[in-house]
Amino acid sequence: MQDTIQHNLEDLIQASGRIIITSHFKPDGDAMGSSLGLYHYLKSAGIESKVIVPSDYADFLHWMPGNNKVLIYEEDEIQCNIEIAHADFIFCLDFNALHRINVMGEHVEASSARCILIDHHQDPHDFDDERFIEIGASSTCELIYRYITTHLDQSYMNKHVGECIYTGLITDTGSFRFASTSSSTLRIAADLMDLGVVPDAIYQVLFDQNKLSRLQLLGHLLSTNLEIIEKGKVALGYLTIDDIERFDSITGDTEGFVNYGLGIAGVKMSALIIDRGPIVKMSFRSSGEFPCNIFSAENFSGGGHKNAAGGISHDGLDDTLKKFKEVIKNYRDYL
Ligand SMILES: [Mn+2]
Repeated sequence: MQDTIQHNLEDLIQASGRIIITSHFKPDGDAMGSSLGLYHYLKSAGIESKVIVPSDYADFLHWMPGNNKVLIYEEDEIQCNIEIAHADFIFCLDFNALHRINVMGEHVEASSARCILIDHHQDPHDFDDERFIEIGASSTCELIYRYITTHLDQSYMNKHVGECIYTGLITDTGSFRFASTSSSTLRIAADLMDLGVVPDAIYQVLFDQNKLSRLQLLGHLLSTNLEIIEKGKVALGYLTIDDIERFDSITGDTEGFVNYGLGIAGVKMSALIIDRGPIVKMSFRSSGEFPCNIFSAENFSGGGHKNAAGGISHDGLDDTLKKFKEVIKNYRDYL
């Protein structure tokens, strides 16, 4: 744990109206959950803040309380830049390098605000003024909960805060099944239930909201575009631009697809490679010792955690698939 937090609730009360909360490009459940969780906590304590995220995010997160107050940087750059320039505090959640928020990062860097980094990813860059970091923690939402209980005043927690934080806990842990789930994660989940969070209701609004076309895209991936290589230990799936268009895929539709490979008996590492036009985007998941983050950093300009990482390639889909099949051989010791 790296904890260099110096401010307290009184400082945040003084800064009310000049507090920005931001998270990474294409924010996921943990990014939106931690951002809106903190937003609702501050609101409950009488403190005004604004959530600004670099880009839009998946529809299945739009039910979250406070969703209609979120500013999307790409859609309102001028207004967002004014907010950032006048901020006293900028909370950077669920990312640890300014390039993860694209051009918005330049404005955050130029701002005189105190930058508070709360995150669980490896290799944090040094752009913050204060940090609350635990690499390998289940989620940023878990850290937001611990930041509030350690440094602020727990009594301002309420059901809205709980619902947002619970969302990050379950989306980042695959509903409490990944190795990053700790006893602390489960204790926090229990505390959130005591605040009024109803787990099956949250599960339903998050995961039982598929469009038929999304499940058909998944069906297509599993039936046609999935290969098992390396003696049954690696699942390699891909989606072409044509697949994405044919099934009307939109932001967030492919989230979680990579996990299906890991569900196959004997598979230790699963990869999903998606052609997104000029860039090929890759997701890696593993169980056990396979270091997805190292594999990705060494071959596909990416990073992340040991059991979950992302990467990119500019070589086109076919060559990227070929390269994957070649380089995976160098990691057989981990399989
Ligand atoms: Mn996260």
